[in-house]
Amino acid sequence: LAFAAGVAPNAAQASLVVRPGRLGRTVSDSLTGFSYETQQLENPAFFSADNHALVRLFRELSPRGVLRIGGNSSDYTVWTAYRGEVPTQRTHKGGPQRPVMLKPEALHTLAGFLRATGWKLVFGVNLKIGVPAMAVELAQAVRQIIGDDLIAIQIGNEANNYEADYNAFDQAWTPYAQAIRAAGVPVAGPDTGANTDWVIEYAKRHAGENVFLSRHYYKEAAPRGSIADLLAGDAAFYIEIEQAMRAADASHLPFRLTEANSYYLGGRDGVSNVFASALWGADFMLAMAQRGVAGIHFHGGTLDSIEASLGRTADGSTTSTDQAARRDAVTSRYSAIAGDVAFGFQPRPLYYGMQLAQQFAGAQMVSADFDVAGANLTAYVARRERALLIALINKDAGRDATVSLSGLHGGGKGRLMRLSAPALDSRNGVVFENGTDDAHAGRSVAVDTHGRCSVVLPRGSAALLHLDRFV
Ligand code: BDP
Repeated sequence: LAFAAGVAPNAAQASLVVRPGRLGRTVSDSLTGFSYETQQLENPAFFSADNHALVRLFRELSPRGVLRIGGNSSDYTVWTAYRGEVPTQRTHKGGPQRPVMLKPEALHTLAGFLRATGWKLVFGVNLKIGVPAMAVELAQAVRQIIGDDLIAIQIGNEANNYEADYNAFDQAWTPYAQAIRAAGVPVAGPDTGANTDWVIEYAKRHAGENVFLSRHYYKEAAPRGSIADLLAGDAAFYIEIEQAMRAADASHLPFRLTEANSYYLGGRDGVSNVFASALWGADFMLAMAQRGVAGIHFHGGTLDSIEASLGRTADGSTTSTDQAARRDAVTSRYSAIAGDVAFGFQPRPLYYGMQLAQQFAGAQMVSADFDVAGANLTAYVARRERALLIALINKDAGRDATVSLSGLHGGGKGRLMRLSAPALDSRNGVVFENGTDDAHAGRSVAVDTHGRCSVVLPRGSAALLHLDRFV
């Protein structure tokens, strides 16, 4: 690693001036989220209190996360307890190869999973196939079985892909929403794929009867994408988010990215599933949190569930007898957690990036002036009671950085926890030093009497500085 070998001669001399008096947004407690296909529920053992490995990975990530169930497959799901007519479904193109069969048992095990993890639920019902009566029955069953762990029902997944415009969506959506709310079940939306104007229009028309506003985010479609492209960020999207947040603030509603990840169509191999995705994920979550987004739900799950949602067949076959390689092979490329019930589960690089960002949950953002000296660096500062948190992310593939921090009066001693891996394209060997044992506890950092300290940040790595007695 570069920091072991010394700082490279072209290192960026960056400086971060913290402005403790200038407070920003309070970061939501439920910043961390996941999104899975409804098809994932076809195996009731997946989201189950008995699936200890997955329960642990969720809990260790966040004590108050939110799981969103939806995706393309939610629009093709048949609720098996529904006795009415379901139209013959057009399959293969733009949807699963067969309708998803959702059984009551899967909701019961899901309820146990949520209790075991402390996570809450956002659940999507059909709009595309146009069976409101089934959507209402399913929404009622979810509410009854999940209870207060249900935050809201969403109606239709990315309706911008199949409704002509916002008005057409609104017309199709309104009878569903009225019936679901009349049954006493909370509703959120519009869960659009990419239309911020839909979010703004929806807020105008439905704010009073909604729990939160939502849309999705992906940078682009796979197989496009590269490590350089991902780490370049997405300035245009940040501006859109500010527009969505103005609508959310005006209507006093939280705004959530109910589905997000690097590259849609299943993710980009060698980008979505390597260490670069951890740096991207941490930076993306914190950039969103700083702008007031209440939750980011990273989409993922098993390969068959994602491929089926795209109308494709999964080839998760592997000849490897290595358990870790098998878990990887059965999982979609962008998923933060790899594995399934048969092979067990393990974190992917993105998981560690989410862990870093999750440290900010519940804290209040603080302003800072960051001179990045021409390198691809980002920084986020927040305070929680007397503690100050500083995330430093070096997304530059070519330059190490030395960051001189100031404005840390009263900072005293702190702990520096690094997020690193052998290289940006590493699939394994990712470490986030947030543990308590000596080998994983990071190192201590001293702030001088002028409120200054300095952190060396190797190319392609991040660090979290935690000062616990900041006044
Ligand atoms: C989103 C869909 C989801 C897909 C994902 C993808 O909601 O069901 O799995 O794209 O293309 O638009 O990877």
